[in-house]
Amino acid sequence: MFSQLVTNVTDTDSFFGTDPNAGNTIVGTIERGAHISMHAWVGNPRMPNREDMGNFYSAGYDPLFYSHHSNVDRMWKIWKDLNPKGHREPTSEDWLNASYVFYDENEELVRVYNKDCVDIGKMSVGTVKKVKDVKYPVKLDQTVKVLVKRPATNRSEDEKEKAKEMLFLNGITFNCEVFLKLDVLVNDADDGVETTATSSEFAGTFSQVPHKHGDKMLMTSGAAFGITELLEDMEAEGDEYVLVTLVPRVGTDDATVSEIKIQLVPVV
Ligand SMILES: [Cu+2]
Repeated sequence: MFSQLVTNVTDTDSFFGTDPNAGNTIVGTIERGAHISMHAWVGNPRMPNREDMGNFYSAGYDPLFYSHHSNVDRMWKIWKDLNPKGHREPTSEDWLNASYVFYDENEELVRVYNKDCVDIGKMSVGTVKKVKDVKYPVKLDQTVKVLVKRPATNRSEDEKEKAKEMLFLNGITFNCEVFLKLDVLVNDADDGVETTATSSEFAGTFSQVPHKHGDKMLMTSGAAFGITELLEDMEAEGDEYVLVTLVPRVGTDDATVSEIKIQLVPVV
């Protein structure tokens, strides 16, 4: 993968492919390599046409298609962030103005243009409760982003061995009758509030198997996530604040969190 997508690919034509209208078409490595192999691998070789992912006309019927192609977009973004010498953004008007229609999450038909997909920063969707509006207890009916102050910065190896840095979600209150899942991401606060697929680090998940009683019943719990190594990976150890993003996945309509904080916990 590394030679196919990084070391052997230093310009846009070999990574992304050339404009089909320009003649002498080159298919980019991102398409002809990792992308196609996933289609073939997930498709069903026992069927004559290798449905669903294994054939162009049926691939979109497999839900995995959307995860797979989101990952292809993500790999494109990661490659661009490596600043390869020969990288340039697409300029062909034909390519930029090519468009497709999809149904959005509200079952409304929307048209999406290639030009809207070049900058991944424009691609965040849905409503987001912004940092300054967060009041506790905060409702988890939408994505919540909050700047959380750290108790210390630039800790030495010795200090890290004596105490671990933990992110706490206290007082998570939810309907215990439903399956609930909430993902927790941490971002470098210096990167701004707009998080992207490649700027977030996954801290962990809070989920709950339903307790069926017949009546809606609220339950309160909490969660803690170790973030020492995660902040090292993000090179954010000098930051006074980190941006914590709570992403409700399912069953969180009635859920709230009463406190989000970071503390040092002694290693015993
Ligand atoms: Cu594909």
